[in-house]
Amino acid sequence: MLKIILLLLCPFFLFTGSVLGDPVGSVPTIKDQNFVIERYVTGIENSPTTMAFVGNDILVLQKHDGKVRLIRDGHIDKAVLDVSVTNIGEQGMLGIATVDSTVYLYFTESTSDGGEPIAKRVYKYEWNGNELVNPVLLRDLPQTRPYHNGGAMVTGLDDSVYLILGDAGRYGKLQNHKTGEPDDTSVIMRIDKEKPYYAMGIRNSFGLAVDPVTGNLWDTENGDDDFDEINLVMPYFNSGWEVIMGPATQDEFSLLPGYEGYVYSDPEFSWQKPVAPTAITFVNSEPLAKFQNSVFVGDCIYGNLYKFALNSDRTEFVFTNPELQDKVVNMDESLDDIIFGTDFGCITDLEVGPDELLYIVSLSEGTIFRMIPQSMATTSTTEEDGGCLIATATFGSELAPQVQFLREIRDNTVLSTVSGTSFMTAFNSFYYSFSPAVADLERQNPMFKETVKIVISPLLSSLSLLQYVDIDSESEMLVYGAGIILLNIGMYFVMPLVVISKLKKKINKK
Ligand SMILES: [Ca+2]
Ligand SMILES: [Ca+2]
Ligand SMILES: [Ca+2]
Ligand SMILES: [Ca+2]
Repeated sequence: MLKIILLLLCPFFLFTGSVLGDPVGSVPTIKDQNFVIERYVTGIENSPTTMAFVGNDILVLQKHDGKVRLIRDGHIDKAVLDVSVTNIGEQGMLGIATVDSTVYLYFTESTSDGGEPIAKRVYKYEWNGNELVNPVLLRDLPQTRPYHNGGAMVTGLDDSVYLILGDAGRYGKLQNHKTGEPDDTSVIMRIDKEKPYYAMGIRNSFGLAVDPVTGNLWDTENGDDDFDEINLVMPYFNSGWEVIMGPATQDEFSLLPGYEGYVYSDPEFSWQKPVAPTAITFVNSEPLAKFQNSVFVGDCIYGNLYKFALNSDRTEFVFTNPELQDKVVNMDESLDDIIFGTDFGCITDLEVGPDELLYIVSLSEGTIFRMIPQSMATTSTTEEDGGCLIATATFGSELAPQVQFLREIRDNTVLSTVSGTSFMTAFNSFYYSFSPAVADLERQNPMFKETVKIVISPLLSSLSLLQYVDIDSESEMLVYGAGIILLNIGMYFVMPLVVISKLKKKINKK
């Protein structure tokens, strides 16, 4: 009898398959089979730009509303700071760096969110474990424009904090013109020291990194119509803008007036066709040991994560592809050799966490991804209590019979077959996108909890059908699994629709 019900429901299942598919968007892929990408936190609002760790917590900046959002235990928490920012174009909440519990922030300050800009400002705050307090204004940089405000910050091995700034539409000596006084544009500056600038001649940038082995500074730079760059930035570096972008030709180099004391050098890598490179990071941790001589770079246009191999003294990249020996991926050349991952959306930050894993912020996805070893991904779906967060909150305890029942179904019936396991893996990524929020709300609101209890009771009854059938083959698991899903679609979506349409008919007849 049950099989007949399941078969009757099957065409409906096929019909709704496309509607139900992939509710949280696609998960990025990487080329290394030993690692997988997980959606660590989703639903970050107002365009997340950069992030930093303070202890085990993440502080992530929301570009448009000037908020600093706390991410704790993998969940979105409250805003721990809310300032007013102008947010047109490349303005907003842009840069963060930490030295222990001191947090440095860079943003385009305004009198109200979305209002007229006052200045580009750097503040120092203290993190008290709960909020950002005791602001001190460190830098007041007047040249605010919708574009080329830079924003990446990084902390050096000596705890110096570096900030990179774009040209903000200025054309002076810092942009390699013969005239025009220095005005804090197109430079890398140290927050804790007055001038000299660390570097100059930079068009615009969203990426700074410090090599944990050498202490050397590296940046990414955005070209105009061509030649985005990655640079090794030694002290007194002149990147060449706005005479040179990408490797210099003889003619360009002869036209460079230069800036006293600063030395031009070519980028270590250039994309002739723009990709808008953003974050750059080195990884120096046990789980990522195989990448200890690599540099990761994200982009904003294609959603790519790139990986470059360092030479032995970590001052250049090495390439196996002859086309890249010139340190340029030219217009007609393939990105394949440097692409490590795809489909990240607009990457805005890369960071290695206290858990020694790589975190990837995507502005367009409102998501922080995490790259985890494959072994960790397998254990997290079977050993952790996947599938029981809502039930635990509803019935008060993990030991409640309803929760135990769900866990038994999952482990003994569903996970005992391959298709069941892959179903749970897919289900978990969907489930964890909303279940922590539902569980939190249940704990705060008893009325909501009672409502959830009533709503999921039919689900539990339908699952209990699985107890009365013997599932010992893959095909049976698929049939019963599909049946249970359909039964629930019927109960939660079709029944209310039928009731509503009948009510409508009744009303229309009157
Ligand atoms: Ca960062
Ligand atoms: Ca605000
Ligand atoms: Ca350059
Ligand atoms: Ca080339």
